[in-house]
Amino acid sequence: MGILNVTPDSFSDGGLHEGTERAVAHGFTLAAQGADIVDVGGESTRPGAVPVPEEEELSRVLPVVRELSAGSVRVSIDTMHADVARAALRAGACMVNDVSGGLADSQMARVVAESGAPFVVMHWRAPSRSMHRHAGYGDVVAEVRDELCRRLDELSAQGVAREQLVLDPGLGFAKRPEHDWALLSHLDVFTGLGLPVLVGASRKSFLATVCATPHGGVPAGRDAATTAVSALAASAGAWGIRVHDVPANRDAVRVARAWHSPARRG
Ligand code: PMM
Repeated sequence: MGILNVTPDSFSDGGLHEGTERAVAHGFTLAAQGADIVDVGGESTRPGAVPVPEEEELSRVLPVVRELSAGSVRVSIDTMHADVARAALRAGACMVNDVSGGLADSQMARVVAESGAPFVVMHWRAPSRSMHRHAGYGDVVAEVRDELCRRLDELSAQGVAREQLVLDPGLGFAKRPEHDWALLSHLDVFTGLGLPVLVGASRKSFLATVCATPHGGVPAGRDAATTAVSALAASAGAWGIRVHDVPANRDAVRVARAWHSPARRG
């Protein structure tokens, strides 16, 4: 899954793809580089980010979703807002990626249930501006698993089919670096729930803890570490990885695949 943030303030690619034309061109590039899905977002979720009015989010993402979908790119819409998800699905998006897993907008479950589209349910505790205050865990793996399972039950009760669901441990969202590493090293707990698992580690600040300094101090300096996480996540059975740098991470996933199934080598 290639990341396409049409925002001025995302932590890594903020401001890079502003404006429909530039964003669409980058979306086609991500697809040509091998992204199976392009994830279009119009509201930054970086720590401390300020919410964007819905009309602004819509005006950023809708033309991009429309043009990429018309060009046969599989688009997911990265939003916490039900109205944005609905409009994006009508404009051709085929998947909804909600970092709040439906918690931020009570109408999201209904929109997703009615559409039948795949729905990424990420582990989330609070809006970005306050999430650091919620990064307290006894056993982070068990708590994230249990909170995600509760979310799945609630979504099922609201009519979302199990076949629509994709799980995401939500790296960096109300997590400190030690939490992110614990979740990655216990990915089997999440794949064991029997649903596809998406991992979003790309360029996130927890990777700086393993990067040679000063390298890891900036997001793009974490690309090599991201690639290593992608290979290990794929090897551990992740269904998808959400990344900025598609070519290197596509190769990392292919390495994991070849490692596990000799028929795919060469
Ligand atoms: N991370 C970000 C945004 N959306 N969606 C999912 N499913 N998982 C993530 O980890 C995730 C996400 C923040 O990163 P960005 O600013 O690079 O988009």
